[in-house]
Amino acid sequence: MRIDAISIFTEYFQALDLSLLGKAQAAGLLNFKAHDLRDYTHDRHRTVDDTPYGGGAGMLMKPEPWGEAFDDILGESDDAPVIIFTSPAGEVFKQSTARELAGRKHLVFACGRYEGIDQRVVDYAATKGEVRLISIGDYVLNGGEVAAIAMIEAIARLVPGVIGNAESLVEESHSDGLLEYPSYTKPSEWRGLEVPPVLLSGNHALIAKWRHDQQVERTRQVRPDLLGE
Ligand code: 6GU
Repeated sequence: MRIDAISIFTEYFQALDLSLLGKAQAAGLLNFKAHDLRDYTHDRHRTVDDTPYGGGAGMLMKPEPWGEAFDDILGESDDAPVIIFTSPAGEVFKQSTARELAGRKHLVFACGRYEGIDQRVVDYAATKGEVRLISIGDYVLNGGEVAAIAMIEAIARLVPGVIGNAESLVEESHSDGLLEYPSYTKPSEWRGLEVPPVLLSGNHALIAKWRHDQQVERTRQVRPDLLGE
């Protein structure tokens, strides 16, 4: 899978060189590149922002550098990429979004800063690929980089081969619409706290039932919205 990110703070994306995603890149499963939007400017100050037409607070990202970045990055692409604009005004990113995007060959994350990007950049991108505006939740970040990193990690770990133990993907939170059950390891008693006896019973049917009950109870308590309640 190929993933590009366009940003004025490409250093953020060094986080993707760590751990499993770093290994996936080294193994050629994931081809990630961060592009500095300022490399597509031509003035001495490498300007990427300007004041909004119609007035209002703050600055907007101007269209020209984005147009050149897209022409450069999307031009090399063989099939239609998905162009993701990080935006608190977008659809909310879910595990189902990650699953869907993990099946695509080429993703391009356009990371906005300031008060946003000139709307024509989004309209232009739509002529080059499938555009999505995506938020990672109902709060505001200073820019899209941290959101893009969260999405890239959630997507890339679903690419076959990236996670060695594919079974660990099956029983994690959100894989079946429920939160994960609580887990325990040795020792069986620690600082007076005991592992639930059922987990030491060796009765696999009973353990499976206990875990499912825990999932439902936990989900009901902290995320009733997931149960449609
Ligand atoms: Cl994708 N971007 C920004 N700037 N803030 C956010 C977000 C994205 N998702 C939630 N808050």
